[in-house]
Amino acid sequence: MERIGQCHCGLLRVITDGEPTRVYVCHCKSCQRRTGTAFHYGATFLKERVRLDGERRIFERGAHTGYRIRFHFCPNCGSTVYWEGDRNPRVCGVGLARLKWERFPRRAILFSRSRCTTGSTCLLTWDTTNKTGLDNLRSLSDRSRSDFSHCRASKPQEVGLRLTTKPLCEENRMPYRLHYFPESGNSYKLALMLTLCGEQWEPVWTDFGGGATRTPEWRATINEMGEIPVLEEDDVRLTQTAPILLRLAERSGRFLGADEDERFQILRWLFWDNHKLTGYMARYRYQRTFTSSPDPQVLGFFRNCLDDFLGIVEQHLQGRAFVVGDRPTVADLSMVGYLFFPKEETGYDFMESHPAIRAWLDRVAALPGWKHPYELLPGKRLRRYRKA
Ligand SMILES: N[C@@H](CCC(=O)N[C@@H](CS)C(=O)NCC(=O)O)C(=O)O
Repeated sequence: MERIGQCHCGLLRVITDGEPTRVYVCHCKSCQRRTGTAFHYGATFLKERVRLDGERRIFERGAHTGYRIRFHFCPNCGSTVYWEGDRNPRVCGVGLARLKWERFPRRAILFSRSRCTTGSTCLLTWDTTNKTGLDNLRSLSDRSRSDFSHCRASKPQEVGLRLTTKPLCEENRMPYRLHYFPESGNSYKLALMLTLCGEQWEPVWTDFGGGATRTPEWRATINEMGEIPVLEEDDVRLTQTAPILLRLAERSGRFLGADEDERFQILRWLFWDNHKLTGYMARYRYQRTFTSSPDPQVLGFFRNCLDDFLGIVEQHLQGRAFVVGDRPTVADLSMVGYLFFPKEETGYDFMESHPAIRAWLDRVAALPGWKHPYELLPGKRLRRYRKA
C-alpha cells in the first residue's frame, strides 16, 4: 500500500510503499526534545520502500547505542519527516502521524530505554486503534517518569496498553522466542535465519517427545495447528516456517529475491519444500530413527519418494550455487532444514549419494554465523532407536 505524508507546511513529502518493519512509540528524552511532545510515534521501513520529495536539511546526532543518526527536516517549517542511522543502514524511520496512522498495524512497541529502572528495556504494546489509550499513555508516562512498575500497578489493560516484561535487547530489536525441539529441522530453519540475520532470540525447549504439542492446552494457547516451531515476536505467536522466513527476510532485507521472478522462484521452492522435501524427510527420519518399531512398508514408501525428491534437488543444483539466483535465499534456508542432521539419523550420506547437494550444503555452512542444528537447538534430545 502506498502512503503519502508531508511536513507541517507541505513542502517536504514522504512516500512509502509496502508495510513497515516495525511500528513503535518512543518516549526517550531525545524524541521528546525533538517533537516537543511526550511521544514520537513512528514506523521503520526498508529504505527502498521510502522516497522523499522536496527540499530538506539534515540534523545528525549520536544515538544512545553509539551510532550516528540523521533526521531529515523541512527547511521551511522545521518538521522532521524521516530519519536513518548507522546501526541498521537498511531501514529508515518515518513519523507516523505524518501518514494515515489509522491504517497501520494495531499494535505498536513502546520504547522507553531511558526510563526503565531494570537495566534493560521494558516493552509495552499499545493498541493503536484505541485513541483514548494514547491520552492515558501520556498521563501514565507523566506519572511513571523513571520506573515502569507504575505501569504494572496502573493495570495497563485499562489504559489501552498491554505490558510485557520481556526485555528488548541492547539495540531495541525484537525479542524473538522460538519454541522448538532439537531434532526439529523446521525449527532449525528459523533458528538459522534468525542467527544469520544477527537477531536476538531465546530458545524455548518443548517436550515434543513427551507429547506437549498434542495437549489441548498447548493447542489452545501456543499453536492451534499442533506444530513446532512457533516463533514469538513481542507477544504474537507465528507459525509455518515459510511465511515466517519471508517475513524475517523482508524485515532484515536479507535472503530475499532480487526481482519479481526470483521472488516467484523462492515461493515455488518453498511450497515444494514444505510439501515434499521437508514434509517427507521429517516423517521418514522421525519414523526411522526416533520410533521403536517403524513399519518397513511405510519407511520404504517414504524412502522411494525421498530418493526422487533428492534427485530433483541434485539435478537442480548442477551448475548452480544456490536454489534461486546466485545468492542464498530463504528457499535455501528452508530446503536445508533437515539435511544437516547426521547421516545416522537421515539415512543419507550426501557425500556418497548426492555430490551437488553436499557442495551446496557446504556453501550454506560457509555463510558467516552458520551453526549446526544441534548447536543452535540445545536441550534434551529424543531417544534414538536406530543407531545407523
Ligand atoms: N509446515 C510446517 C511444518 C511444521 C511441522 O511439521 N512440525 C513438526 C515438528 S518439526 C510437528 O510439529 N509435527 C507434529 C504433527 O504434525 O503433528 C512448518 O513449516 O512450520
